[in-house]
Amino acid sequence: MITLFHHPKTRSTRFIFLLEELGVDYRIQQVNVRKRDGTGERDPANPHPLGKVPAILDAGTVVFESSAIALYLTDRFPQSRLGPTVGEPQRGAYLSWLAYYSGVLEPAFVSKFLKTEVPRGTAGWVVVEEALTPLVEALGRGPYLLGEHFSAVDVLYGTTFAMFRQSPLMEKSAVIDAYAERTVSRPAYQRALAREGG
Ligand SMILES: N[C@@H](CCC(=O)N[C@@H](CS)C(=O)NCC(=O)O)C(=O)O
Repeated sequence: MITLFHHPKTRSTRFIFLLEELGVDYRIQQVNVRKRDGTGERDPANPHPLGKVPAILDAGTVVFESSAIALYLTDRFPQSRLGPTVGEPQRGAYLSWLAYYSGVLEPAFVSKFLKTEVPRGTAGWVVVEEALTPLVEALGRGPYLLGEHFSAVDVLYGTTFAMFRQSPLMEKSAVIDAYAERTVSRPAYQRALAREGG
């Protein structure tokens, strides 16, 4: 059984969503985390090396970092069809969007939030507006990032857009709005909210 180390209303909530989509047995272990307001602290029960959430434990194997957890879970439960497996045509796109999420999109949002300039050509990521362009293009081709089928990348991107689309971090986009709505209206997302304990 998978154990998810979770704290309500954080990045770990979307892994309850993914586990619900996968339809596998899992348990949630709620842990304490450090908060921006100075409250909270690292929880010794959390195996994440920085004390962050999410992290998972699967029969002695610890996995941390959202993109790695998404890939691990969809490889571990391929019958769910929530992530193309090695040799499938969409595998390359799947890996690319997973890496892009942590390596490009999140840093772009955080840079904008912190009002930090993104140095042209050297940062490894770009400003939010540029980071969104290929995503909007991909979403213009299909309801989901990989086309017709919902996958674990949509769990990451769809929930992030649902959170930020009303904020000054993002310009309004009808394509992204509709995609965010499609993602969070899934029954598994509603079940996740009911289980997350926030
Ligand atoms: N890059 C990590 C980020 C995880 C992260 O920063 N989680 C926040 C909650 S949303 C956290 O655990 N914060 C507590 C801390 O930084 O100590 C991932 O995507 O999994």
